[in-house]
Amino acid sequence: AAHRDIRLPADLYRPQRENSRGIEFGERNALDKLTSAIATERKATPTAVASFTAEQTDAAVAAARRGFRAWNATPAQKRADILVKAADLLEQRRAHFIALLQSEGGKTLDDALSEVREATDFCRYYAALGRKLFGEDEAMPGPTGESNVLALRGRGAFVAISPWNFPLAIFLGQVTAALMAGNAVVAKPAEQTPLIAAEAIKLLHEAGVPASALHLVQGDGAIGAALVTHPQVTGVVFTGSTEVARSINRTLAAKDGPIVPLIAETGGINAMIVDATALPEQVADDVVTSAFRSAGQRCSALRLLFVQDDVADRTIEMIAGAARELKIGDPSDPSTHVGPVIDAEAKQRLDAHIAKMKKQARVHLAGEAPAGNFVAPHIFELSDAGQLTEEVFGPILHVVRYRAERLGEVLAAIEATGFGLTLGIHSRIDDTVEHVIDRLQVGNIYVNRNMIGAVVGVQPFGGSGLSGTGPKAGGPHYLARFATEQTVTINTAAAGGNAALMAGVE
Ligand code: UN1
Repeated sequence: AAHRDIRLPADLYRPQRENSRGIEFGERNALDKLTSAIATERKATPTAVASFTAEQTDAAVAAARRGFRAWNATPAQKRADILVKAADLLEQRRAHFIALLQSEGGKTLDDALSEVREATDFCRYYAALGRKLFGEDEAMPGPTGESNVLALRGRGAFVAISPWNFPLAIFLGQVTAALMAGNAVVAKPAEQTPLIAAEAIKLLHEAGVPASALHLVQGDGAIGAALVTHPQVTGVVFTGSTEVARSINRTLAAKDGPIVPLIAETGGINAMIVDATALPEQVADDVVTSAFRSAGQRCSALRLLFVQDDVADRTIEMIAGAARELKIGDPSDPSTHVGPVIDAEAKQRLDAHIAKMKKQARVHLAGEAPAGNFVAPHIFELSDAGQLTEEVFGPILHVVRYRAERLGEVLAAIEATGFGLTLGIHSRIDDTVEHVIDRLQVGNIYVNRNMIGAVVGVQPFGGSGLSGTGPKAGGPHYLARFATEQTVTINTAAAGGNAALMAGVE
């Protein structure tokens, strides 16, 4: 098929993360220097943040509503300049943010470094895209004697509710998109990661976002619910569980006042299909990365691996072997591969799932984790994919064997999950790959590689069905959803027509 190239010009945007594989071999030297800077920053970690009251939450929305007009009237090029400045500041302070991502988010060096890059990419990409979309109004072709112009503008006060698993990148991605579109923002980060959010907001203010246009509200789900209920809110962007997205939708639907759009990016029961033509070493490497990197705490992570039966024993053995080599422990140790899960509650949930699976499934890998909120990588073989009924947000992989002539059943099982976020396929048969791509409604499909770490502006990220509303974060259609559209039609021909008003448009 022909492909339309919608890349932004390289002088406007080029991702810092040219690939998704974390630290490059050649970067190791530079990282030694970075590691000592991170250690210094770790000692300076700021102290805890208090939760907001209902009054403070209300006041934040009201203030955003008041701040909206001036920010929306700020030229788009200026707004974009501020986001670029924010990206520069992020780069300058990456040791500080990496230290916070490790101490508060439990991130390994690899993950923390990738995340700072991703956050920087979001700032630069939305700035570049915003210059195009919001910088100039669009002249629409029309009959002579009238002029038609389409403009994108901010919606008002936008609420951004973000998850703990990407406390910097997703947090800043949502906020900068909403700001670039001309909205004032009330940001509600996950209660597990308040410090990173506070530091990120401080950075945006320093970069030049006026205090009146950007407000931080800290607290748990009840605070998030209060925000969404507020009558002055005109848009909501949310990343988190499908269940919470549904409840936001219900709240918005029941509310009087303006109709409020929800942009939601939720979970997945993400699958990978490995057939007999796949390269085993590559499969092992990609499966371990996809299922266990970030302790499996990515919505993109691999949960359900379908392996063709002819190669299943050998493939599973290689994956388990590679997973056994992973070092679990202190995320601030640069040699650690798998850090802790986010908190004791998460560990409890995962331990309960592991206990259940040990009764129902064949165990291929069940490692020991150190004391604390650690969960060792596990591999369970199911006799039926339907045994996995929910997204399990941790380093637990479920494997199912299939016979080549039954690929149709595999695709049906993937479809039956109702999710549609990421999918991996390892095969050297083009027809198989094409068939899978055509057949499944999945947001991000990865062929013969791992299935995490979507690069901003290159691999727009997000799914459909139970996985969210779209449009994709880091993609060309994202910003428009944060905006309202205004069409202005002016009679330029008749006496009394406003030809002068339209100078420069026709
Ligand atoms: C999430 O985990 O909530 O591609 C989404 C990736 C990331 C996933 C972010 N962009 O791995």
